[in-house]
Amino acid sequence: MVETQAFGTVRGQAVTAYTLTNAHGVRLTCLDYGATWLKLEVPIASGWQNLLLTSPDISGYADLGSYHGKTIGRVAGRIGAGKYAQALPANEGTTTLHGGPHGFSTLMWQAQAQADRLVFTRHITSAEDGFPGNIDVKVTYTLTPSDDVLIDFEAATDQPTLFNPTNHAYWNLNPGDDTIQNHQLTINSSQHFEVQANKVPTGELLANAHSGFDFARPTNLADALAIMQTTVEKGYDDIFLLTPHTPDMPIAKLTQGPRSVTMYSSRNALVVFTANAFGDELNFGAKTSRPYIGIAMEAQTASSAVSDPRYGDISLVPEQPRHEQIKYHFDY
Ligand code: FUC
Repeated sequence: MVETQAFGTVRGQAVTAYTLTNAHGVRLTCLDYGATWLKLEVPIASGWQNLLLTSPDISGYADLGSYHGKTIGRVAGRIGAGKYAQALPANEGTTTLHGGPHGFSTLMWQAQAQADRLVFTRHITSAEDGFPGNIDVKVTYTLTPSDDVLIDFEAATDQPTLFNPTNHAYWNLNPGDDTIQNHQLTINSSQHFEVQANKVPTGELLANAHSGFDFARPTNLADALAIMQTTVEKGYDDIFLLTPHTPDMPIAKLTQGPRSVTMYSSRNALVVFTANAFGDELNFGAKTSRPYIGIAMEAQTASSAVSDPRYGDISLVPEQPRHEQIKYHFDY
C-alpha cells in the first residue's frame, strides 16, 4: 500500500511524503526532497512508534547541518583539500563534507512508488554539484514482509568520478523523550581511524580495545559517552573500520528494551555520530533536540579510500555502474 502526502515546498517546488506499509503494519516514509528517510514506524499497542529522529515539517529539512534522514552523496564523510586529483567544492573550511554544498541531500529527486518500494532517481551534472562527471543515480528503499528496510544506491557516470553514498538516519528507540544514553550498541569493529582537528582521517588506525571505542559486546551508551567526556567532541563522530565480514553478518546493532535495529553492509566502515552539540536550532517534535538525542550510524567505505587504496575503492568509471546496499532489520 502506498500513501502520499504534501510536505511543503523547497525553493518553490512541492515536496511529497510517500508511505509504504507492510503486512505487519510497519510503515516506511520518505521524501522526494533529499531522497530523505522521514520515518520508520513500528506497531505498538497504542498505535505506532517512530524509531527515527524526524522534523515535523519541511523547515527542518532545509537545515543542512544535521542531515537527518538524508541520502548522502556523491561521497559520504570528509574529503580533505588535495586528497583527490581534482578540486572539489568545499563546505566545511577547505573540506568537502557529505557531497559538498550541492550534494544529494540538497536535491529534489524524481519519485516512483511501488507496492513495496520507493524509487528516487536523479541525473546530476558536473556543473550542478561540482564533482567531475555527469551521473545517473537511483536510490531505492524497499520494505520487506520480514521487517527489513533495504536501501540500494546505484550510479553510472560518463567520466571518472567518486561514489560512496550512505543514509544519515538518526535513531532513538525510546517511546518518550529520553536520549540514546539508555541504548546498547554493538559494532563489529576492533579499530577506528585517527582524525586530525578538522576530522579528516590521517590514515592511521587506532585500537578500540580498552577505550571508549570498544563496542565488541553490547555496551551501554551512557557508560561509553561518560568515557568520551574527556574528548573535544564529548561524544562520537568517528569512523569505525569494520572487521572483515560476510553480507549476512551484522555490522552493528542498537537496542533499547524490546526494540532494536540491526545493520548489514558489505562495505568496510561505519561512521557513528551521537549528535554531541545538538540544541534548539533543530526541531524533532516530541523528542527535544539536545546532545545525544539520536545516533547516526552511516555505513560506507572508509573515507581514506579517496587517496589510499588500502581502505577500498570509491571510484566510479564509465561503463562500470556501481551498486551499494545497506540493510536494516527491526525488532519491536
Ligand atoms: C556526521 C559527522 C559530521 C557531521 C554530520 C551531521 O556524519 O561526521 O561531523 O556533523 O554527521
